[in-house]
Amino acid sequence: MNEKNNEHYDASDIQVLEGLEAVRKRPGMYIGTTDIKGLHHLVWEIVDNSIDEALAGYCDDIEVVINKDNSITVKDDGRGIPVEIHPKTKKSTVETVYTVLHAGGKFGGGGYKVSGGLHGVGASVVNALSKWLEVTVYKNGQVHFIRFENGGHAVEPLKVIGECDKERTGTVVTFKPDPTIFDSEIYDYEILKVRIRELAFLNRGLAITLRDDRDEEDTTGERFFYEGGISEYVSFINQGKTPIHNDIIHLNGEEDGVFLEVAMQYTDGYNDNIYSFVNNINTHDGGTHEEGVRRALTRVINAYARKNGLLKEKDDSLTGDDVKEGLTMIISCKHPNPQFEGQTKGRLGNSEVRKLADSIFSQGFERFLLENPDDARTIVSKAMLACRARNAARKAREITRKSDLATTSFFGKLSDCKSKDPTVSEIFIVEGDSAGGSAKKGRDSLTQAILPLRGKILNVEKARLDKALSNEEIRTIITAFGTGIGEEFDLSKLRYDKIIIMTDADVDGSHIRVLLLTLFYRFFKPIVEAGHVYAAQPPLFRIMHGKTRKYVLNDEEKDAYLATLQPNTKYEVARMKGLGEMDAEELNETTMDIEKRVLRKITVDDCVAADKIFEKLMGDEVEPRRSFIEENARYVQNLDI
Ligand code: 1YM
Repeated sequence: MNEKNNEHYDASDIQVLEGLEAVRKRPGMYIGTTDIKGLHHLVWEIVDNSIDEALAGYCDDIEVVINKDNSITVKDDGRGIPVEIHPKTKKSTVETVYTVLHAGGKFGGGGYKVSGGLHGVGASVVNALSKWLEVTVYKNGQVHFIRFENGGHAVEPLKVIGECDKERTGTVVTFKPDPTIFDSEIYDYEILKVRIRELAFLNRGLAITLRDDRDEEDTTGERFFYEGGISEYVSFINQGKTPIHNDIIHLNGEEDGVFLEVAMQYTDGYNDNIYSFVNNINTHDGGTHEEGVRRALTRVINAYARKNGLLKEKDDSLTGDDVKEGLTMIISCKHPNPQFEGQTKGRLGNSEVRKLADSIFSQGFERFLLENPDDARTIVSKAMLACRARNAARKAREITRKSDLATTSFFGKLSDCKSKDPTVSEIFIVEGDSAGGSAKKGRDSLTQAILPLRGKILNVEKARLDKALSNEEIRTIITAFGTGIGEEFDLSKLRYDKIIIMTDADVDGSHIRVLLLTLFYRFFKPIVEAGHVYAAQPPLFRIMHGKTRKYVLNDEEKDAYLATLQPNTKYEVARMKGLGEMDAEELNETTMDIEKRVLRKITVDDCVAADKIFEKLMGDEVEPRRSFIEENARYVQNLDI
């Protein structure tokens, strides 16, 4: 204990110090962990107090600084923590807030706290876990100051250290985490930045600046300020995505002191990004606010679709999964008395919120749909498309499960490799029977399997994936891979290390490739992500001169090669007619031989590009289909550069 403190010592002090000592003995109970997460948690406890002041309407500017010594300064322009003597503790309220552990909201202003916990609750915990901590309060034209050392002992009572402008109010807190408690003392700029940006999105109109004084070049810091609040959060998340309607839907409401605000926008993607918050805390596991909104979203879209004849009587209703495809949504709830549930307390449990969220959301969303009929149709169509794709996928799963059993026809088509070791095996998916024949002759039968496609895969333009997948060729592919699809998908069962699409470098070839990539993207994405899918690159030209035979992939390579020949060399350039025209030897030499071939790894981006073309093909509109050849020609270029 600090001897200097003896002057203002009594029984209640002992209680206080015991309290702070308890925090130091079991920090995990108060801040979760003492790793890097706990270290950053201290910042949030202090920032929360500033955010509360902002929510109360008294503060609109917060500054967070990482100082050179890895201490942290948090500054706000709120009212300043009260400085007068607290009737219970007989100490200044500032000292009381920073030394008394309080579990309830009886303390201080009495009102409820809307951010992290109850007003000021975390302050004493941060103090207990700090080597030193200083508070400066600007209030009533005076500058008040107090310093604590060694886990929360006040060096001396709060005192006035100067004067300031009468108008100036605010609180500045600087603390240095105790290195004997935390695993690390180094603050991570990115961790602070991500959360500060999020807090700025969640609290519209509040400016939060982050500056790193350890970095000589960072003199101004980054300022996070969003007039549009969570709407801007949605556009931030949708950067780089393609929204299918312009306006971000933003709605809010209040009932019995509970506020709900939602911002949302659909993109043409397949994943959803739905994030929910209660009092600025991310509810990872959702809870009643999220359930209410999701339920209302599904119901309102179905009602709109039925009322406007988009869904017919015989059609099944759209499900929650259908209506969330491509959806980016932020749900922000402010609750005076939130009950957090679950292992990680990431779920809102207050049951009354479900109905309230449902009613606020459905009113606002219904109104949006009525006022924006074009967007409404776009959104409903997207959900209906998702619904069809999901049904198709389910049917396809049933079909492929059956075809696992009926393997006889499957092995008829596939010329499998001898090796059963997936790390050395490859499968070539080859366009056409004649190329398939050459490939079969030219392959290394130990490690290379050949699956010829007869082009039937092309006849699926008007049907969605269910037709495509009841197609025998595609079923064969699925069975050959061995991974299964959908819920049963298991990457570890993949029978080949490389899946090589071998198609001609022409429009038909790339049409097949587009369909294959789409299939892979929709049903075998992890295979693509793990880098198992390749496109073979058959040469476009053969150049003969003297006894030399040279194959090149494209015009540029051809020109470049010809430029290297001696002047007056006699040469002959032949355009390769396609895989089917090559004999086995030629095919092996140019496209299959591990030493000589050129493979291009297919990425998820390639698949997404293919998927876009596919969607156009599948759609009912004539114009996109007509422009397919044109689009596709461009795509061939893109793929083959
Ligand atoms: C950098 C950290 O703590 N700001 C802050 C804290 C308080 C107030 C204003 C405040 C609250 C109230 C009245 C009230 C706190 N006050 C208390 C307590 N920034 C930072 N800014 N006046 C000022 O809640 O009524 C705890 S925190 F309890 F003393 F009121």
